Amino acid sequence: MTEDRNPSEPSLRPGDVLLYSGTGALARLIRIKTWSPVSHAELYLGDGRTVTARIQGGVDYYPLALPGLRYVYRLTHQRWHRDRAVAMFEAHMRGQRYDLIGLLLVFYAVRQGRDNQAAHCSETVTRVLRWGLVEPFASDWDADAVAPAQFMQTPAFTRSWDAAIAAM
Ligand SMILES: [Ca+2]
Repeated sequence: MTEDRNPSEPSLRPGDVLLYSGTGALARLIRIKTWSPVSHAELYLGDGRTVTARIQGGVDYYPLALPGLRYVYRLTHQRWHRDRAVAMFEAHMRGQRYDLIGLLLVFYAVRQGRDNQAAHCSETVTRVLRWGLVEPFASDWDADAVAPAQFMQTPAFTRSWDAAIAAM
């Protein structure tokens, strides 16, 4: 369990989905196209680490980044099995390249079935959640077609932290 170092920072648990509001050109495009304030998703693993796909670095573990963090979403009922998820991630996904085209295609909300050895951020989060026996969406919804903002819209998750409220 992570202690709060600063009251404006979130207290995080493994399995929390971190949603970021980026300011770069690509982030703005994603936010506009998905009608949402968020452009990037990461999954918290505990011990200050996340798993996601970043443009710089691809699909991997990363140190927790607080700048740009907009919301934290926590599992409402389901239990996430981290060790199982991490083992499956290591075996099947870690090291893939960042799938920029895949993220742009998300906007068309088609089920692509893009088993293309590349992944975007919310695809990575969805796959690692599922390997930990959590179903965030309909089970036949392809992870490639998940946009970051969809974690705000599923009853599987409940908002546990909001940067705008924490700053007040
Ligand atoms: Ca993919």
